Amino acid sequence: MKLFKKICAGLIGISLILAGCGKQGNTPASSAKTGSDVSEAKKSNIVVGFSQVGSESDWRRANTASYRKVFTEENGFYLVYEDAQQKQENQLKAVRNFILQGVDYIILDPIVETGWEEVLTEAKKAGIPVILVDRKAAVSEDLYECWIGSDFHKEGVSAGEWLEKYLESVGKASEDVNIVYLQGTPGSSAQIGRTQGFDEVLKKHSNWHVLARENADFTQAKGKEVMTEFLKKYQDIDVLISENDNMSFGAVEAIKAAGLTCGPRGDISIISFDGVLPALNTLLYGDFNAVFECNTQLGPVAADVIRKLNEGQKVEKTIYVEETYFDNSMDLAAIIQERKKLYN
Ligand code: GYE
Repeated sequence: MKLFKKICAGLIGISLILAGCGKQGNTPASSAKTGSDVSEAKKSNIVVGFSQVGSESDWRRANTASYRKVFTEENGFYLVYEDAQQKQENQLKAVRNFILQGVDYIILDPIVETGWEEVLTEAKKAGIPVILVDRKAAVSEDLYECWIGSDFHKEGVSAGEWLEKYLESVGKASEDVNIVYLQGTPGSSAQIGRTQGFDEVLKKHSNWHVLARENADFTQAKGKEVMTEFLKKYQDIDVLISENDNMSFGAVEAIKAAGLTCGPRGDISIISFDGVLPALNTLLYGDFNAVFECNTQLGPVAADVIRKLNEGQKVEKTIYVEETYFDNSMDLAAIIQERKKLYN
């Protein structure tokens, strides 16, 4: 399959800049508190310990901001925030600290699905309710109150179906299609769901060939590194599937450094996940073909759940948040204006 090869140099320059500065605010690694800080805070607030995965991506930073915005003293909360810097051992430590400090609730975004049974049993024994967010933990249901997040599997299926329709629309449905695939952190729900979802569509198409599939840990630097290797090995890549926007930004850098182009008018089509603001700009300027949204705004949903639990109300065990997708057939400028409000 050969896609249109025209480039608009000006637009590419702008989108590179946008891709490169995909930052939506920095967050301190931790807001460690002592047990006495916590018992003082408990007199007038609901104390919430939040173990976040890290700050590896724009999605993550926007996600953290959504918690910080709502878990304020003004709203009756006291937040103890811990950034695990993408290490499960740090999350285990953080949760054990929350238990020692005697927080009222624990919010945990588990980096991978396995390895949580023991620490969550400890939280249960201490009588501290746990809310799982974003990624899932493979534990029995009595170890947490509820899980809030995205349907990653559906995101993967939708991405595959989008590619199906796109190939039909450009008259390439029955041609050979060479795909390379950047994966997120192995064993994380986002990786598992998106990979499995996409693969369901992939196996219906014997002319879709996955040349390579590798982990790039959801980061821009790794995305660039792994894509650079793919480009050295394979001369005829038609499509890149990349499990988050930051890896896609890195891949765009690699593609351009190799003298190639991407997006609907380029050599390589790019399908990305997350839909953070810089990704929508990259889509608008023509370097991505489609982006499957993953809702970052979990903070307010978690706050609502905790308020309900605190009043003795029941909550749903599984709470999916809404999400959509974006491509060039849409009024992206208007969508970007709307989305900007989310991040202010
Ligand atoms: O896609 C990625 C982040 O778990 C949904 O983690 C999240 C993923 C998101 O680092 O950008």
